[in-house]
Amino acid sequence: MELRALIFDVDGTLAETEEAHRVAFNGAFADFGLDWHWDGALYRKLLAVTGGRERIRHFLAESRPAEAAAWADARIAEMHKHKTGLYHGLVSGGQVPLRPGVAALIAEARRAGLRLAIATTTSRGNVSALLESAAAPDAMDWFEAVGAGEDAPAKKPDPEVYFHVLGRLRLPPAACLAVEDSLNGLRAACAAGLPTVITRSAYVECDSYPGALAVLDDLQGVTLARLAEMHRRAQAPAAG
Ligand code: XBP
Ligand code: MG
Repeated sequence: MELRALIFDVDGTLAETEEAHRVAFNGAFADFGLDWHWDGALYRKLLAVTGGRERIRHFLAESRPAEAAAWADARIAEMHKHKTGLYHGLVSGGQVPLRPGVAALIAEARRAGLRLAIATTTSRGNVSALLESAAAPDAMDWFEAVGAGEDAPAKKPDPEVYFHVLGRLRLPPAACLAVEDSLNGLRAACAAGLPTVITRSAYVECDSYPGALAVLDDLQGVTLARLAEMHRRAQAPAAG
């Protein structure tokens, strides 16, 4: 089946956003009068849990078990909303660029008439804040379908967000290619039946990505022709 659409993850794939997320989480903790601090090593581990609210809940259960029960979901949501505001400030200030090769690949795909979509765990507002600053003011319009945290309450590795995007595109998974950076993202995409390419990212430490078509350091120099060839081989592995 011919390649018709590229579906991009956002955090770690389009841009190295996780450091900005980490700084924003710590800012929110401080603004809420908490002595919590997520350093880089801890955050790397916490990234095993996707979704900011879910990550805070997980941190409480693991590191502050005596306090966990007193934290209502609404209070976590309020703190996470504050974190989102701080994150917007960081990405809107232009501190987080697109990763190497991303802009060129998206531009080539648009010229070629390939359909583009996004499947992310973070919120739609976070995606637009990033793209408007790092790509172009109208960059959200380049993506025919944007599946975000609001659209899929079951976060990756659950495939819900990918099923949502495939439904919006009205395409079978075999006509698409997903680009991901994390194991949770890969699992989500594979569970939706999507051929998936990995671009390794700064915060994800992983030795193997089972089921990935390819594991790349980044998208620098990766052309549409190369992705289409990977996709073609995934369709007919026996033919080589
Ligand atoms: C991204 C996430 C998100 C971000 C923070 O995972 O897990 O939770 O870390 O964003 P993926 P929010 O790249 O696999 O989609 O705080 O808005 O959840
Ligand atoms: Mg990611």
